[in-house]
Amino acid sequence: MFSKILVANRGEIALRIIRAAKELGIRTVAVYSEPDKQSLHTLLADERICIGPAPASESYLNIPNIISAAEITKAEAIHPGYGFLAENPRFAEICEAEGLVFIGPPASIIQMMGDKNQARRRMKEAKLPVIPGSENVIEDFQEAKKIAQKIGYPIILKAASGGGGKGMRIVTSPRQLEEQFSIAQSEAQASFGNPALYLEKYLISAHHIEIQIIADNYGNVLALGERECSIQRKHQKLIEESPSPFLDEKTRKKMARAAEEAAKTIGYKSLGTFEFLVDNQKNFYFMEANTRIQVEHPVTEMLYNVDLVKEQIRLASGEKLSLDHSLRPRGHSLECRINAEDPEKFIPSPGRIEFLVLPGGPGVRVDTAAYSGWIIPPYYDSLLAKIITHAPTRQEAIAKMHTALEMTTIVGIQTNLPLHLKILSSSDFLSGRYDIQFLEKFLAQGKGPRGPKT
Ligand code: MV4
Repeated sequence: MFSKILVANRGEIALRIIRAAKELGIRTVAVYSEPDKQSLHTLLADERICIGPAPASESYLNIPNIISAAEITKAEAIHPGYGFLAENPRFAEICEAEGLVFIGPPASIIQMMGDKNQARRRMKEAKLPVIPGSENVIEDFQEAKKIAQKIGYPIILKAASGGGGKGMRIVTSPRQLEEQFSIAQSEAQASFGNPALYLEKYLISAHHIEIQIIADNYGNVLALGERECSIQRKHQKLIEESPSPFLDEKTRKKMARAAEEAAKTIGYKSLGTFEFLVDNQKNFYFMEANTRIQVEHPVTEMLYNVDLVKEQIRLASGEKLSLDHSLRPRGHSLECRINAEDPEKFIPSPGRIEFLVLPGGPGVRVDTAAYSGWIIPPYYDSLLAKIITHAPTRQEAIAKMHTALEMTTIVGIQTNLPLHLKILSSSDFLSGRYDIQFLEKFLAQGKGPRGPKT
């Protein structure tokens, strides 16, 4: 096992990793940007090194400074968290070259999964069902037109280097295609430095469901159930839960086995998430794979009573997977992402937290780096806290979440707490009948935090 690791991240996930490391008896090094001097991850690690000014490009994305910090402090491994450098294959490669263990999959796997078209092709070869679409990247709109003709409209254009919903274009007719194709190409070039596109049939009223995978360096792979992630806005997830109220036991098992087999086929290592779209006939299709620990991992931890971050560190140090297929989920778990943002305009609301009361009690978990008096810097993402509940049934987990949200007080900045309470009271959410279109429709109907429009 490592004796010291560097945490190349900030906020709640940096704190989450520091906790896991401390519990394993590992010393921790925090890296921080100038405005994060008083952030909890900086204060609670065993050592800290400033890696640059506020802009992420000069600090949390500054590879030479982070590598130097690891070398100066004699850290043996780097945990990248999520975001920032977590899915940068070059960073993983540099770590490997410098003799530092990158806590995540090998650079080659990150690279492959980062090319969404290549990932789609490889997963199809590994027997995962994929959405009907192009076999390769598409050279021009004539070719796109031919493929679209064959599979039928609507179709969706996706950037090969994209992911997470960025740079996607829905096209409903051949007439639209020529125009949308060149727009999508320029967008992909501007956002990802690569204009390459692929296309898929566009699935309407689908569910976004992901399978958690955990794999060691010796070919042992285990799926830890699913997370239902359909409640999202502009591709930012807002509420996640497990089990999915939409899946039946048979489909759940099929998805888990399929993800495990695909992970084995490609020699996956470390934690990973396979994202699927599931249509209303419960056909599931691979969309993309995330090669990092995810924001919503606590939902799985509560259900399976495991510590995924500790497991991830153990696996990176070369330990064999200690979990097996006898592991069973228990009850129901729900996560609400509390963002520091204007609840109506969805723009960030940084500033000083004047007063903070967080919820607690049995089955309530809060992952946050916030404290009374902390000044939220305006430079990074707006995720402030994750409230996670766990109870024997879905209904009880929701009731617990409702109470937890009501007992949360955050003064000084705006948050999306009121929106969460509205969603949790809606009949569609309570009945478990929601898909990826739900939140957009819910907000359009004026059911946002301020109630019906008058
Ligand atoms: C799709 C899709 C429907 N059909 N692909 C969004 C995130 C990224 N991982 C892929 N995403 C989607 N891909 C096909 N072929 C629907 C989504 C999608 C979505 C689309 C519009 C509005 C909200 C959405 C939420 C989740 C997924």
